[in-house]
Amino acid sequence: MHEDIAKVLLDAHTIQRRVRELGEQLSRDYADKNPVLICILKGAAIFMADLVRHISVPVRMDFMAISSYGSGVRTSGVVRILKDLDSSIERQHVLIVEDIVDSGLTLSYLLDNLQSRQPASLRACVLLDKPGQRRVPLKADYVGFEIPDEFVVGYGLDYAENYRHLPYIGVLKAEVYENARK
Ligand code: PRP
Ligand code: 7HP
Repeated sequence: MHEDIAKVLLDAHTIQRRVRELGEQLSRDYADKNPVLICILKGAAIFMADLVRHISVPVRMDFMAISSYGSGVRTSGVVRILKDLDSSIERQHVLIVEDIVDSGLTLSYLLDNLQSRQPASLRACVLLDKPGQRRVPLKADYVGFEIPDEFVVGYGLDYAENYRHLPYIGVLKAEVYENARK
């Protein structure tokens, strides 16, 4: 285990098993819909890569980059689009693929923004749901795991751009971000 991790919350095997289940469910729900999956960079990149390989119906992929956390552990509350979609989603079945819903501000912004582009349908699939910190009421259509109110990293999730490569999801030691503030 990495020395900055206090404990492993979800090990690699548990994550892979759940991602497979989500892929199987999406394959049933989106049969004949040819959906476009929108990966929200950077956090969801690893989840998206694993998820699509468990989907057995045709899908397309597009990418959006959003930022609200800067390099900290608290949302700035201001959501910015850093990279927009390459293609129009008008009349398309759209599935947002996100790593985590925490305050809910990012997903709420995305749902409003993408809904205004008039997709045929719009849903969200998130790996992690941390309901304890919600600032806007929100429930994703597909959720991998509900997690407690702790700052987690790994499997795409970062703190100050580090730890995304870890194959598991772990709780970051508080001293790591407390030291960074000194
Ligand atoms: C993280 C995460 C979600 C968002 C969730 O993104 O990937 O997009 O925060 O938090 P919220 O529910 O409180 O809005 P971040 O801005 O850190 O960008 P990243 O994906 O590039 O790490
Ligand atoms: C964003 C985010 N990034 C990494 N770990 C968490 O626990 C997070 N919550 N919101």
